[in-house]
Amino acid sequence: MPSSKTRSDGTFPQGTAVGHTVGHMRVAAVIPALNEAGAIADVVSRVPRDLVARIIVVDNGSTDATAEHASAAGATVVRETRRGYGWACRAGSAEAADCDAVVYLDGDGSMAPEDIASLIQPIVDDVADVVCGRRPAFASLMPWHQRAGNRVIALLLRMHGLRLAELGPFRAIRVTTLTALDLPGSRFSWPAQMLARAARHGARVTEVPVGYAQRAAGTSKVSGSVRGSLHAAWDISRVIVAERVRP
Ligand SMILES: Nc1nc2c(ncn2[C@@H]2O[C@H](COP(=O)(O)OP(=O)(O)OP(=O)(O)O)[C@@H](O)[C@H]2O)c(=O)[nH]1
Ligand SMILES: [Mg+2]
Repeated sequence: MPSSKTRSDGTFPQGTAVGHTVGHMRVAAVIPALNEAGAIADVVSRVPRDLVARIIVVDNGSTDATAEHASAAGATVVRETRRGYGWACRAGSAEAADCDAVVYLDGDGSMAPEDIASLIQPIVDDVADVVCGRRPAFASLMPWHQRAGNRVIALLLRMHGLRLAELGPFRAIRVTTLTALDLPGSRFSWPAQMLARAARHGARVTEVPVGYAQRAAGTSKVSGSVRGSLHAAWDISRVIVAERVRP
């Protein structure tokens, strides 16, 4: 029987697939962070340590004390010189190669690290390989352009047979699946490319509800402005289409 109990050493008793024995799951939390000194310590310290063996904050050349605060709160800090959310995710994922599953969450305090439990559960139970956090019925907290962009991207992902409510930034993936996808670095398109390739590889993709709040501190780098949203949505849409026509 699948179990949701965790162990004190940060491993998760893995769900039993038919004909397989029960193993142990090490989970890493990867947090891309660019100038998030006002929020990062709280995010890191709220990550449930009984579920998560490694907390990896990827700093992309912050000019504030993000790295110092993350490290003081107990995270491993990785530095990536190529600027962009996707490059940061890629660097954090490489650092998490010794784990069995990776959860990505933002460093701005807009996500509840406590939700990692429900995000990882379908992987532990071996009913999914990729799990997307679905924010509450389209978070009225998001500006209209962010909501619109997200909706368009969700519709485009149908090209890959995926029916998701949105492309949220809170996600979990099995490391064997992630390795098979061989994702390149990018500015914004990492999550969409992950989903498109996962669908193509026949990975099991599911959604679970997660909470959402306004960023706790600092300034938006992506969808806080119409320009940022448009840029991200364009980049992401191009990649979704390119993945569809790729031989
Ligand atoms: N390492 C790294 N992290 C980034 C980069 N751009 C954004 N981030 C981080 O990625 C996460 C998402 O960026 P946000 O600025 O919160 O974007 P958003 O969620 O669309 O905007 P908000 O509404 O302000 O929350 C945050 O943790 C950022 O610090 C980057 O170039 N490098
Ligand atoms: Mg944010």
